Order: sequence, then structure tokens, then C-alpha cells
Amino acid sequence: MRSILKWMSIPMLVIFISGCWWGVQSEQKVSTDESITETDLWTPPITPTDGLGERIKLGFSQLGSESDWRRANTASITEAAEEAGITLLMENAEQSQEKQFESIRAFIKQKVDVIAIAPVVQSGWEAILKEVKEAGIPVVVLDRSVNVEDTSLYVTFIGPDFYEEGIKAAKYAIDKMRNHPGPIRIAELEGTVGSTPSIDRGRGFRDAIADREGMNIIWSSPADFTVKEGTRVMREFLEEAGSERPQLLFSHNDDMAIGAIEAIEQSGLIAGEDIIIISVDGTRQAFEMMVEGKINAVVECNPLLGPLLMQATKEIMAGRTLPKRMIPPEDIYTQENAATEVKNRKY
Ligand code: GYE
Repeated sequence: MRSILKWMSIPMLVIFISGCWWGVQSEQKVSTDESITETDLWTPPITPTDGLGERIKLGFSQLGSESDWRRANTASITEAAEEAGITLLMENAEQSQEKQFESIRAFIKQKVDVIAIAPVVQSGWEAILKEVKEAGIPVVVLDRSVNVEDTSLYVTFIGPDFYEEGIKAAKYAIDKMRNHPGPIRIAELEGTVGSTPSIDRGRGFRDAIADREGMNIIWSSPADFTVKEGTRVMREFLEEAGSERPQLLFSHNDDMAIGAIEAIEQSGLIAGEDIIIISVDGTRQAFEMMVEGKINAVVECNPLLGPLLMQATKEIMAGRTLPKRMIPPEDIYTQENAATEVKNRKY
């Protein structure tokens, strides 16, 4: 295998490896970023295994358990590791980057074969990733990304395109409000400060609403991706707004939207009518709320990354080069198709 790989050009490799992936994950087609250059690609310092030796040991630093998305993500990784016969050492950092560093150092000491990280925030990773590189352990970045200049510090980033999710949400908002004379007052519940999904969903949404005059984000605050904070922050928005209430809410995840609905209903307003609600993730509970008419649209963000992570881990251990970026496919759902889709939701 190694000798075949040696003479393949990088674009060929990307296609070749994508091919392997698509074979394994046929129901979950992954796209890759083909703008990646040869120097961006990580070359394995390890001796490839033939798959017959000891079980692969994967250390995974999960960032927390703040939402239904996160719980589904943790379950997917646990199940996929078991199915793949990979020994998983998983640590929950409870939203602390410092704790993530500690578990990563512990993984180095335990001599795991591969380290996967779902980073709570995107900055501050350079030094720890250098430590991991010096220890000769390959890193997979999962879900949220890291902002590092030297991208050779990780092998691949498997995770959604959050900017695109923000754009999808904004396009729905523009369409939904097309007959509204405006100006349109928008409230935004942001996720964890400094996290990639919060930064990029906010950016995508803003860039896309700039196309339609009179759509203004009047209220915007972080609510940490949780139900509880969603209720608290939305209550504050409504109190501040008085009779000039928001006409549209963009929530960076379903949990905060569900929390916000509680505040909206407590204030005597009708969620989904008096205030149009758009959120991100696509949890079963959000689908049920769409069926009830309380949420208008949900941009899907896929947490079921376990099989992709296990596949990547095996490819790395087999000495193969991976595409630098893998993006799971995602959709947008509205009240029109929620009832037929709700039963298909896996999380
Ligand atoms: O949207 C949110 C979770 O990083 C994509 O984190 C993930 C986000 C997800 O808490 O619900």
C-alpha cells in the first residue's frame, strides 16, 4: 500500500482516500477541501500497522455535555469505537480548555496511538499541539476547529461548515420575511464565546442578511449553547425590547431556542408566530417543536461523527495520508417537512 501511495500525486491521494471513505461510509458522504496543498498534509511519523497487531488506542478530549448535540456526539463516538474494535480513552473537559490540555498530556503519558480533540474554543492550541507532535502522536481535530498557523500540527479536521450553516439560516430568514415591509428587528442567541460554531454561524448569518436592506440584529448575546441560558438571555432581550419586540430569533443551537421559547411564552407571545425562530442542530426535540409550530426552521448540524473518526484513526494507523478537511453533509428543515422527517431523526 505504501509504495502505491508514494507515487500518487496529492490530488490523486485525496480522491483515492475519499474513495476508501465513501466505500465505508456510503450513507454519509463526506466532502473534502481540494484547495489543500502538499505542504498542508501531514505525513505519518509512525510505522504503519498491518491491522493484525494490538488494538489501537484513541484518546479523545470531549469539550463538555452542554447540549443534546454534544450528548449525541459522545454516544456516536463511544458506539463507533466499540464497533471498530478501538480502545477509547475519553475525557470530558466540562467547557474548560485548561482541562483539555490536562487530558491531552495524560494521553501522551498513556502513549495512546492517536489523539482526537473537540476544542471548546478555537484559539490557544499551538503550544499543546506542538507537545503532541514532539511526542509523535497524530492529532485529529473534531467538530470545532483550531486556529493555528502551522496546520501540520494536526492530520485532519472532521467537522461541519459552520459559516455555511449561518448562511442557510439567513437565507431562510430573508425568504420568510420577504413580504414584510421592514425594518426587521432580529435577536441572536450566540453559543460559547470564542468557539468556532458561534463565530462562524454569526459571520455567515451577518454576511447573508447584508444582502437584504432593513434586517438588523438589535440584540445579540452569548447563551453558552444551553437551555437554561437561552431562557435567561431571551428574557433579558424581551424586557429590554418592551413593545418593540424582536420579530425574528436566530439561535446558534436548538437547546438555546428551546430555552428561549419558554421565555417567549412566559411573556405572553406566540413562538413561531409573533417571533419567527430559526435554530441550528436538528435534534429530535427541535423537530417536535417545528411540528408544533414553535420553531420555524432548523439548519442541520450532524453530530454523528463517530464512524468518520474511527475510520480516520484506522487510516492514520495504516500509514495513509488523509484529506485535510472532511465535511459531513447537512440540510435545512422547515415546518413543511418536519412532520415527515421527525421519525427519521437519530439524535
Ligand atoms: O451546535 C451545539 C453544541 O460544536 C457543533 O456545540 C457543535 C455545537 C452544537 O453544544 O449544540
